[in-house]
Amino acid sequence: MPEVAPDADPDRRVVPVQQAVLGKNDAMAAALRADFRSRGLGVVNLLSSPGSGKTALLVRTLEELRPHRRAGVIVGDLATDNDAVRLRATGAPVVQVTTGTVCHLDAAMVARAAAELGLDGLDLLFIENVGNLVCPASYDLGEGLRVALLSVTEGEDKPLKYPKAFRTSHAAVLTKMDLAEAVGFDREAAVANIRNVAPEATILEVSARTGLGMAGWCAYLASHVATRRT
Ligand SMILES: Nc1nc2c(ncn2[C@@H]2O[C@H](COP(=O)(O)OP(=O)(O)OP(=O)(O)O)[C@@H](O)[C@H]2O)c(=O)[nH]1
Ligand SMILES: [Mg+2]
Repeated sequence: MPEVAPDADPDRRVVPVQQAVLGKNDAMAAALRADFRSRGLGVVNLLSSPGSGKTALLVRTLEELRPHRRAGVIVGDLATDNDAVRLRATGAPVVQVTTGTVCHLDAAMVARAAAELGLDGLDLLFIENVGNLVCPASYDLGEGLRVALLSVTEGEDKPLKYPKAFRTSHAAVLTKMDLAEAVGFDREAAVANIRNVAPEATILEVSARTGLGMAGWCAYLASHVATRRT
């Protein structure tokens, strides 16, 4: 027996199911957010397309923050623990979530990973989402800061093509700025496209390779942590 009658309009069933899944996720994310707030923990959810530099930025960030702040990482990928290995080399505690076929992290995955990581004593928790500019945008993870990355190699129009990732983010970070000239990156166009979909977002420019912009990025993170302590 098929679950859906062959002549049924599939959209009439899919939409309520998606709404129910997202509603459940939102409820769990709200509980996580309350827990993170009660701990005074800054939680940062990093979203971007595959290979745009999330792990490289985090490795450099963890190295720069290390003397001042204790940070942990939850990292999501469909397969492998490659990113966890790179991140652990900084000395930070890291939990890798392998999602199999699922293209995003959800609040339940973060709750389990956070319990495994242990949050006591941390100032900051970074969540590196699965590389994907679509699905992660719909899943609240209880974060205090959502950050969308756009690398100079992927095209200035991506904020217009994938608006939700940028619209729901507090900050947009232009990555791999050391390659900007070589690839003919049009900075003004990229900034205008981000502004078009996310007028209020903070826009930062970094290179995890050269360290350009890392001081500003770390100051931005520090100011977020300060808001968690009030
Ligand atoms: N030149 C240059 N290369 C970079 C920079 N940041 C990252 N890369 C390179 O870009 C590639 C992808 O970087 P990752 O940090 O793995 O990207 P990611 O977003 O974590 O990728 P996924 O986790 O697979 O989605 C690697 O070869 C990095 O060395 C940068 O600032 N400058
Ligand atoms: Mg990565």
